[in-house]
Amino acid sequence: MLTLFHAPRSRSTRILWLLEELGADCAVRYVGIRYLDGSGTGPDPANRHPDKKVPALDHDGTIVSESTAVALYLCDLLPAAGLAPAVGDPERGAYLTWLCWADNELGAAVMQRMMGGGRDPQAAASYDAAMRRLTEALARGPYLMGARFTAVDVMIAPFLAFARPHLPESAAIDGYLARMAERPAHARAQARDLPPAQAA
Ligand SMILES: N[C@@H](CCC(=O)N[C@@H](CS)C(=O)NCC(=O)O)C(=O)O
Repeated sequence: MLTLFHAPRSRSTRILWLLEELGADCAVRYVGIRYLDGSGTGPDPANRHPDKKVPALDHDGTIVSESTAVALYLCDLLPAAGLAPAVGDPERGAYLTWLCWADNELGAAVMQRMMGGGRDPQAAASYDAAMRRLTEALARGPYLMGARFTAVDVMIAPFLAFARPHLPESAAIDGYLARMAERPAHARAQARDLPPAQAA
């Protein structure tokens, strides 16, 4: 049995979307967390994440935390959905690279800029490098790995949407985000991204 420990409007929202794309049968356990703006309640004793953060996945008692690990785990568990090149597929290396790049490079560089670190030359170089990689990939498109929609899109598009005001003007980024938001699984995940009392 799969259970996702989830809080709305957080890093685990992209895991909700991933579950929908995978067609996974997964219970969602809503837990309280303390948000960066000071709202919310946490730590929640019901949360099985070792640091009481989200996301955390419970698979028959095995706990997986860290968003990238959760995404890898789910895609490998449910390969029929085709969201991940398998081990041995020539695209597997690029897939792993993109997944790790998402938070380690893109997320770090953009968050540093959002927090006002843009004047530091090293931070500016990291931001420029991340934007270059992103725009080159989107110029090939339609997905970050080219013709194939993968978990990479699920992990990166929501961050781009969140950070959009801090990214360059770009019809390619806007078009990409619009295409991602049109996916039926994305809409289903948005509808689930509410505390149960507010869900329809
Ligand atoms: N590196 C972790 C970060 C998880 C994380 O910081 N999640 C936030 C929500 S976006 C959280 O649970 N914050 C609550 C807290 O820090 O107590 C991941 O990517 O899964």
